Amino acid sequence: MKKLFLLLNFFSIFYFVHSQELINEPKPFGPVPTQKQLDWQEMEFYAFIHFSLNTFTNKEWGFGDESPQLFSPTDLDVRQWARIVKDAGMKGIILVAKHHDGFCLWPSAYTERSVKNSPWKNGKGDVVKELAEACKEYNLKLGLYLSPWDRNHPQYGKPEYITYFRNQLKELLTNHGDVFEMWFDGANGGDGYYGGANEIRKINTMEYYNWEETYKMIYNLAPNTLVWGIGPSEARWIGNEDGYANKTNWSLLRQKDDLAGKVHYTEYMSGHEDGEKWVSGEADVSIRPGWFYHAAEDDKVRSLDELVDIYYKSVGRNANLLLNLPVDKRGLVNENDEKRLKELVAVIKADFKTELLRGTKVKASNIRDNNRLFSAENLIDGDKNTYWATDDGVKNASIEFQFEKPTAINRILLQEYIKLGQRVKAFTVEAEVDGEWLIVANETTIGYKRILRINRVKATALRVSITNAKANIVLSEIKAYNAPTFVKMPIVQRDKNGVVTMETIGGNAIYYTVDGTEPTEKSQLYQGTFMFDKTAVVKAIARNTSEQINSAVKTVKFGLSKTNWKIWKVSSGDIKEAEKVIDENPETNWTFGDSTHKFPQEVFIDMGKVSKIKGFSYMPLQMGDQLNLISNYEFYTSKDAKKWTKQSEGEFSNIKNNPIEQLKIFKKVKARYLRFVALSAIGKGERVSIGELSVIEE
Ligand code: FUL
Ligand code: CA
Repeated sequence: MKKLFLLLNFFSIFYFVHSQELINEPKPFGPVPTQKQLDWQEMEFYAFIHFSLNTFTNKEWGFGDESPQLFSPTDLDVRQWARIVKDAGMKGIILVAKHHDGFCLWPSAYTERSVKNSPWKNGKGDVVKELAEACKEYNLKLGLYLSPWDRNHPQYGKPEYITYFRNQLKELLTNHGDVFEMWFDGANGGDGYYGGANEIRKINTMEYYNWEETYKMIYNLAPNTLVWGIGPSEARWIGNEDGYANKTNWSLLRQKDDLAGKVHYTEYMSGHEDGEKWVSGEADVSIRPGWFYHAAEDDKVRSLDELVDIYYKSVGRNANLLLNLPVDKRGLVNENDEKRLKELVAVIKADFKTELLRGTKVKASNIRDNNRLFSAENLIDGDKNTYWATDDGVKNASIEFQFEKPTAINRILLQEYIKLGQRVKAFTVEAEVDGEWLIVANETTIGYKRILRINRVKATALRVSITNAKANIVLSEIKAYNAPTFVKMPIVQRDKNGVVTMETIGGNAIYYTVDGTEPTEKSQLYQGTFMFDKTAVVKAIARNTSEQINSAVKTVKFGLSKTNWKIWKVSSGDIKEAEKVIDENPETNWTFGDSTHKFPQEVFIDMGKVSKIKGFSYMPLQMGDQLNLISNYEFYTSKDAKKWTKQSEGEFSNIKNNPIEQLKIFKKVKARYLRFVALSAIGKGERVSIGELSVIEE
């Protein structure tokens, strides 16, 4: 009996090998993804949740000395998070289980610094466990973020902390079912509480954590977990916290070079064409400026325009999108964020509503072995497992789709069959319009998914030409859509003298209000710049008049006009140049300090009259390689320029990775003079820049 079985087995293997040969499938080329990486890539879009002590202390990075007693959500409801994420069509949630301040959202057996010492549920709660259950209920995957840096732990920097860190990993990976992704953030080392030591501790990440060992431990415990970030990871950061990949985006990385510290992080935006390992990009971004909830950002939720752009520049550029929803003090995803997310999802749905290539007549310039198993029809069968392939060595080929009648198109989606590797280096798309072929796109990589936004054309045929590839071509899908026209919001600006300018693209009209009401096409029509130096909320829309489609509403809050503001004194540098920090234009900046003019460096402003203020904002430089970011500051006010009161001091947390406008709120005060002190710069910098300084009025 056993013999017969073996014999059968032998035959089936023989048959299998033989049939493979007959079919002559293309061989894999270069690094290929594991099944785990493939499954992960297909998730495409999932949520991040930042919610911790920082939510209650209004910080982005806790120092590590905050009391766990401050964690006191009033209506914490993880099912609300899961519902919102599910409704948005996202596939999972990555929860920050422990951020840099060391507070744990689960009752870890290895520390007192956790929910068990908080008033929430009288210390009996466990956010990680609750979320794991909610994810199951809503059929979402659960991922976890455990910060390697711990600004609270007394032993951080010593070997004992590594044992602690690994013990916590064990707790997280064994008690909550499958964890689809483990997130190890790169921010590590610096000042902190460290059990009361209050000092600066620096570590060498690679040596200190022995990631090889740590990863082995993870895979033993949780083979289905994909590890992101630091170490020999299976997915990489996209190199910015704005949620976008470069157009050219390889799912490959020279990870050996990376681990040796030879790769600049900006390279993550494109990956490496010659990378030796499959390490796809994941684009992380928050729906608000900050990662944690701050009431001051309730009206700063990213615009629909921006989010749509982010989607196309991440998922549409071969990267997964990890969108952060900061949970507020109640313990809920804030309604403003939920509303915006819904708007985004509605646009995505509408854009990809009707696929247009299915049913077209399709013809390829080359088909592998002339075998219909590899035919061009596989590109439009809606099945990601069937593909069109060319003969070995054919790295240049085209496919043509013939429409029955002229068809309007403005989106093209392409997918490589990445199981066999990422190959395409360059391609073009042409459309036949009124009997003439027009080039509508000239692009580089494809990868798992590439989506092109092109100007709408009415095509009788479409031609995709792969013009360069690493090996023969293997594509699984090509799709086309005609997305509704998306009208972008107008740009609204006011200069220092109170002159308001609005801009939109060709042919669109702009309508606006200045009384806070929602603008419509019946509101005031913008007809050119005008003076408006009052405090006001200006709301404006752009309107495509021929299609009668409006943009989202652009809301701009004009605070105290800076017309009468003056720079009164600077600690170094040219005082005239310093006017650029109050010219209402964040793109112009003042840079100061150098090796002879050391920190602290300061700037004094005279607002011209006494006003009631409750905070200030520092807008760092946004563009360029040298942002000269300030890391620690002090802020003083005065009524007479003699007696100064310190209103705020501290750090601009996470400003290096996320150089957004920094808002600092303090108790209401009357002031005429402002004094902003830069105490230190990011890195070892001696120079700092200010794009703009503003005050937040009462
Ligand atoms: C960063 C962290 O330092 C931020 O606080 C945040 O968690 C973000 C996702 O990663 O580098
Ligand atoms: Ca297919």
